[in-house]
Amino acid sequence: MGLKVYINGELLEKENAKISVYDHGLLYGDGVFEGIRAYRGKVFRCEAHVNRLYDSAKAIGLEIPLSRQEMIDAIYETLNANDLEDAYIRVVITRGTGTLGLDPNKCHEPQIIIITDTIVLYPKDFYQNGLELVTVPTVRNHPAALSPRIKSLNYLNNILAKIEALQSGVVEAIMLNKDGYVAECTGDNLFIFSEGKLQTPPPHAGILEGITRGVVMDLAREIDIPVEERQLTRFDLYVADECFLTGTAAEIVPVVRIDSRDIGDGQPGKLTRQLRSMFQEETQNAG
Ligand code: PXG
Repeated sequence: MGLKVYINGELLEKENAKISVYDHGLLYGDGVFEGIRAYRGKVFRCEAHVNRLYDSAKAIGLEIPLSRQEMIDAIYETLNANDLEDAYIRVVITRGTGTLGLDPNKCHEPQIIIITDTIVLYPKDFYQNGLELVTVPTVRNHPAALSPRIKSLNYLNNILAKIEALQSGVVEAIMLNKDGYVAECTGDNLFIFSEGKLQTPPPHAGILEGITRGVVMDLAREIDIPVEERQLTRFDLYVADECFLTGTAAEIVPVVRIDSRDIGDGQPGKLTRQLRSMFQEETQNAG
């Protein structure tokens, strides 16, 4: 039996899980999504992800035809149908099938898609030795044009930055905002540890308010590390003692080099390692 995909209440074989080429999710990137993890059969921070999904949908004027509880039930139903314990979950809501014009009012039925699959973990080397990053020319979307707080199906802004990073020979990019301050990476939030404080850009710097970011901020406070949301410049990154990324897929990844400069001593930091082990414990124990 193959993998089953949820579409609008039905569980279909992966090969038969199809969406119309007239769907505005495809034609215009008109829709929203979430990337979620399950650990030991429990969906990690399920409510937070579902709430963010509904906020994203609301921000683009898309009404999801399920209650939040029905959405949570559908996620578990899909997970259980595939007998997955540790999984990657992708929830996609598209505007639905419409005409070849932009008008979203001509799309009548939002499509609800839930894919649960095995997770492909990042190489161990990322975690053991840390990542090298570069800042890239593509600026993060202007919040007044398309707010980065909306997890929309239009990820071209991030993809362009990713291409620039890959062309520079590294796997992730640091994106700056319209004012030149640090925003985030293409699919992860960024933290530094500097002057005894954990620091990360605020939501109004034009970032996606990551769920992992929130968990990490809570964990740091638990061990009495002050946490500050503040505007960061590239200089702040260069002179930081430690740097790391957070995201659902990546969890916590140390960053050891930025724009050809070593961060701290060029090795994964001590606090980074401590937070990573606390985070792993959290994923094994909490929902
Ligand atoms: N910034 C952006 C732009 C993101 O897309 C994050 C930060 C981190 O947020 P969370 O809530 O995950 O801590 C994201 C999340 C993937 C993938 O397959 C990407 C994300 C999440 C899950 C999977 O690349 N991005």
